[in-house]
Amino acid sequence: MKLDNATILRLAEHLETCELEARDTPKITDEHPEMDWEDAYAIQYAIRDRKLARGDKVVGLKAGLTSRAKMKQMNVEDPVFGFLADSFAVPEGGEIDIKKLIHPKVEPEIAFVTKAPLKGPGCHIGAVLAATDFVVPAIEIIDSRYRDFKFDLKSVVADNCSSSRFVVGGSATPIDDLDLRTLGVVLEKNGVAVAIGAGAAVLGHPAAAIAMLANMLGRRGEEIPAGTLILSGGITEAVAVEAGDAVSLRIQSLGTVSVRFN
Ligand code: 0L1
Ligand code: MG
Repeated sequence: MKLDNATILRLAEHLETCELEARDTPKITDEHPEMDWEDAYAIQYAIRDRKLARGDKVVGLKAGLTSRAKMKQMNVEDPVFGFLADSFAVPEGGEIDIKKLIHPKVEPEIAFVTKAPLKGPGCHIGAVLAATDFVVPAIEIIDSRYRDFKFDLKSVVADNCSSSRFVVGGSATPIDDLDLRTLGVVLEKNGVAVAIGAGAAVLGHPAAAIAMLANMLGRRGEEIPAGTLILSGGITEAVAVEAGDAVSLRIQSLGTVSVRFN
C-alpha cells in the first residue's frame, strides 16, 4: 500500500460525502498518483464500513466493466467489483429523485442470486451455474462521483465502482433450461429502444463475471456467501437519464423491470 490509514479514511469520507450530497469531485488519483490497487479497494471498504456503522446493510455485490461496450465507453481494460447497500435498492417500478444524484446513467444487467457459497481461486462458470438459485433482470443506476465521469480505474474502485441505485425485477427464473448467453436484452427510455444486446456481451457468459468476482474476492481471502444478490455487469453501454425519464428493461425469458426519474 502507498497511502497511510489516515489518508484512506479521509478519501473514503470525501467520496462518500460527495455521494450523499450529490456533488462531484476531480478524480482522487490527481491528488494521489501513487495510489495502488490495495489502496483503491481499502478506500472502497472504508466507505462500506462508514455505511455499516450508520446502520446500512450490505445486500449484494456488483461486477463492473465486464462488457467490451462498457470497457470501450470508459476506455479501460479490466473488470472491477463493488458492494450494494440496502439504501441503494429501489422497488420495481419505483421513482428516483434525480436531485439526489449527480449525473446518473442506467445499465441493463442480469442479476444472480446464489444458493451456495462461491470461493476462488479456481471458480469457473460451472461452479457458478451450480451455485445459482435464480436470476432476475436488473437496472443498475451508476453515478460516478467524478466530474464528467472522467476517471481512471483505481479512482473508480475507490468510489465503489460508481454504485448508486439498483432495481431488480420481481420474477425469479431458475437457470436450468436457460442459455444466458443468447438471451436478448432491450433497454427502453420513454418507450424508445436505446440499447440492445445479449447476455454473451458480458465476458462471453454472465456467469463468467460471477466466477471472476469469486476469484478476485478469493485472492483477498473472502467468498461470496449463499443468498447473495450479484449484478453481473452492464450488457450494453450505460445510458444517461434525466428528470422525467421512464426506463424499462426487458430480458428474454427473465421478464421486465422498470424505474422512473423525477
Ligand atoms: O457498473 C459498472 O460497470 C460501473 C463501473 C464503473 C465505471 C462507470 O462509472 O461506468
Ligand atoms: Mg453495472
